[in-house]
Amino acid sequence: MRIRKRSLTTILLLAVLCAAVWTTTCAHLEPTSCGSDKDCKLQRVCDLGRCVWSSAASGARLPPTSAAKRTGAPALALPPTETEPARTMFRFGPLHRGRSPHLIPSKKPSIAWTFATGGPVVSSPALLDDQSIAFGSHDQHLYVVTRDGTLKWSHATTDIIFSSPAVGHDGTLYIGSDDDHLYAIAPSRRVLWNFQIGSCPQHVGVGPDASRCDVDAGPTLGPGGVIYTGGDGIYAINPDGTLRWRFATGGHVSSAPAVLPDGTVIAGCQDDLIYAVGPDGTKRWDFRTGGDVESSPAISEDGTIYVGSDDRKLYALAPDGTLRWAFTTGDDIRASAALAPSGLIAIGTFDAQMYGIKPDGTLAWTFRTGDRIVSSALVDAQGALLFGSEDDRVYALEADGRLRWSVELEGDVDSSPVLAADGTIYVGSDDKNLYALRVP
Ligand SMILES: [Ca+2]
Ligand SMILES: [Ca+2]
Ligand SMILES: [Ca+2]
Repeated sequence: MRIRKRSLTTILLLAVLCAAVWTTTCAHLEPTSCGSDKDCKLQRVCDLGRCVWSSAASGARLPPTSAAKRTGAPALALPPTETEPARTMFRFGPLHRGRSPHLIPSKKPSIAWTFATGGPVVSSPALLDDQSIAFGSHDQHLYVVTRDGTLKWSHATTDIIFSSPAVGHDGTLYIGSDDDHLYAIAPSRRVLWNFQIGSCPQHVGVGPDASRCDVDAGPTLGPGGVIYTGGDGIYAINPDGTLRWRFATGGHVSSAPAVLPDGTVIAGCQDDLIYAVGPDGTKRWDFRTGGDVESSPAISEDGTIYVGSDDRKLYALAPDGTLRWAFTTGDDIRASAALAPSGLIAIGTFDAQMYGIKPDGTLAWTFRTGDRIVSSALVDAQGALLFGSEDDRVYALEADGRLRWSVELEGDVDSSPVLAADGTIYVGSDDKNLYALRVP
């Protein structure tokens, strides 16, 4: 997913111009189409398929180190590298809509190649600027593989990886591990820092003491490049690897927090609660469900928060945390909802079905697979859906829920697939492989 190349001068000039007089001059510039925030330059966000300036985001406080670096710089000429949004992350943006600007192939793709690791690949891949693919494996490694399926480099952690890589504006890769650490790795492959989440007595292995501080959640990159993840609470970490704040919860936070343009964090927790935490790290509200919340929240254009729970329900909450509706499915929900531009909400559950749900909370359609669904669906530019199932298949559905095609792999597909600009699909499987699916 190559970011369109433009001259640095043009970007800087536009930034200065827009910051100074955008309300009068630049409001009509660049009606750039986008599928997620990472398609938009500078601090703009993707709203209804267009890159727009977010007043909240542009007012976001920069971390102390960034402020220090900028000492003496003209106030309006922020270096683009300090203000650009993240390039990619789990669900493709901090609002977690799961939208891709590309198109799922109309014809059934073939397996172009597989890259074998030493453990199941549950992590969802991240596409880098040079078209290489980053992902984690239960063999404890972060891998970066070329689009032809050859290894570029890998980095060893000391426990299994569920986390999906996030990529910052400067190319820094962030990934969590069950060794209770969040890692920041530069494109040069140098480890910039690692941050220990919590103070669990045992970092690696299984059991409550070893798993409470696992870094499985996201990470999610928010305004100002702040990194959000979970463990024994919700964590906000500055781009220099220092703690911004920690919010204590009553259980493990295993899914990626969603982050609003003003820095408000929405996260689910195994203490059955959905939390909203303000940019200062204090609680705004919580909402109690009837089970663990391991689904990652997704936030629509009107601010509705969609999140599933092990109580089998998909919840739609208003921005103030009040219930709009709850839709009951047949089993636990661990996947994150995909929010189509049409308003349709697509989410799979342990009852093996993908649900298409209307914004009013009524059912549009269901599609049955052969086993549990953990994978979160990607929704493409035309509303088609792409996801995996534990029946070992990757499915593509039309926007109305009819099957387009499916491809059989050799193990559960709990990883959430990603789609490159050329239509190649990358997804991991419990058979320990990363797959590239491409129409020949
Ligand atoms: Ca651990
Ligand atoms: Ca619980
Ligand atoms: Ca299976």
